[in-house]
Amino acid sequence: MGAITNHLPTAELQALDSAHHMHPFTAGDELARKGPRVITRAKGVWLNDSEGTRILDAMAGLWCVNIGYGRDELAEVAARQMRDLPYYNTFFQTTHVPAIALASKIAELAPGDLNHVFFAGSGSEANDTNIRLVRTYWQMKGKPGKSVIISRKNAYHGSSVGSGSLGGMSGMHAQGGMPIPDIHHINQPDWWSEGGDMTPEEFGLARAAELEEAILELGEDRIAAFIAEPVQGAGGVIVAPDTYWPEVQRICDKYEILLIADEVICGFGRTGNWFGSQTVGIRPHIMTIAKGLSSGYQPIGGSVICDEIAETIGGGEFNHGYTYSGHPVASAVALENIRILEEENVIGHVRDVAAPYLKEKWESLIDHPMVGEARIVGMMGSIALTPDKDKRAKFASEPGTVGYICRERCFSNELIMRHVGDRMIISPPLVISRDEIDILITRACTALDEAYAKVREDGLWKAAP
Ligand code: PXG
Repeated sequence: MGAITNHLPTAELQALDSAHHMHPFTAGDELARKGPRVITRAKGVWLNDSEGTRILDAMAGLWCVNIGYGRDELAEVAARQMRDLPYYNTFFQTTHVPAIALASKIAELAPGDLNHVFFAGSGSEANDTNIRLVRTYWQMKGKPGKSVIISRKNAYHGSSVGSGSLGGMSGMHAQGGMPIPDIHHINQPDWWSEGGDMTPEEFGLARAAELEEAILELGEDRIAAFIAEPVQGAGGVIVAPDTYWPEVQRICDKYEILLIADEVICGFGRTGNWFGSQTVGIRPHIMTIAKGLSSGYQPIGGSVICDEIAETIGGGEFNHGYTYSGHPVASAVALENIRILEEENVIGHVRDVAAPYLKEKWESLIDHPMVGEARIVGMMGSIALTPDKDKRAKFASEPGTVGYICRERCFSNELIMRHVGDRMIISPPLVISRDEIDILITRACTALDEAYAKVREDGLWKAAP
């Protein structure tokens, strides 16, 4: 076979892809029929495909390319590190400078006494670590009965057997023998879809109360931890009402439940602070990190752990670890990414420029006939599509039908905006400029108009009873 490069015709690349490459969360038949878009290079917020089209990536890849694409500094650091020390492990009483430096830097940035990092290769791996970590912690504290982890429906915590069990995605639980034992799911704080006649404030308290009810029902002496994303990402950018998090924190404190904040999406500036926990005002014992840690330039994740847990676990041996825990190249690249975030004041840009401007524009989408709710926190936003705003109605069609039409219209207008069911979501690189935000919004409006026309034309403009 000849070399497979960007220079091959798109159709040939697509045929090879279809023959040999299985894609995550994708119906293979449908993809083979349509042919995937082949992405060839990227710079800033812009992707290029094999047809030469320039696409605005309003998802930052998969919520991860926080500093934008194409930063040479990261490539230089990776090359240098590969020459110096491409690999060594951190098992069996060895370490190396990139892992030391990155762990120290994360400890400096993380709030409170979250001073210890256990590295992983991804968010899924890090959450698997967390499952074993909190259960082992309680064992070492002489309370082995505390093994249940409470999570939320429609949460996303990863795709491995452990992290997928923590997640609350029913489609995932239906395949491959999940969830594992001792994971309990409560309802999510999605007021727009599930709040009924309650005010958002009442609903926030009601959904937080479910945590207390679960603790009491299962028994305080059985609960190890509660895990949650400060803002649910893959579930559709679900922003909890203001009353929710203070009540969750009170409940965790009262019953001595460890709080795990899954910061895989929210961390490293996405919500306008270094961590989403700071934005929603919680004090986690553990934070899961990945994605924005390296802006996706290298696969790396980790658990950031408070003094008490680290000291307890450190008192014995934690029989856990990954070949690539603290990988030197990934660590060096993550460190360089953090240097850029700090020295270029990227979070300041989010807070003072990009987020306020995007918020103003994003919230104006509420004027569109199909948009029922427009929410945004920092640089993650969602709009709920509805055939009846006043009733917050769902469409009569299969959930996701209208969202998919809208996503297709975004795609054909050279905008990557995702759908989750009938919600549209964005999470652009944090470095996006005001002009680029204008382009994002213009393309989103065109896509919404075209999707609205098609929905009406196809007879889908109907509310579910
Ligand atoms: N926690 C959260 C909050 C995530 O969003 C993970 C853990 C798992 O990370 P890894 O690195 O193992 O993928 C994630 C990942 C989507 C989408 O479609 C979201 C994620 C991954 C893939 C797709 O929105 N989030």
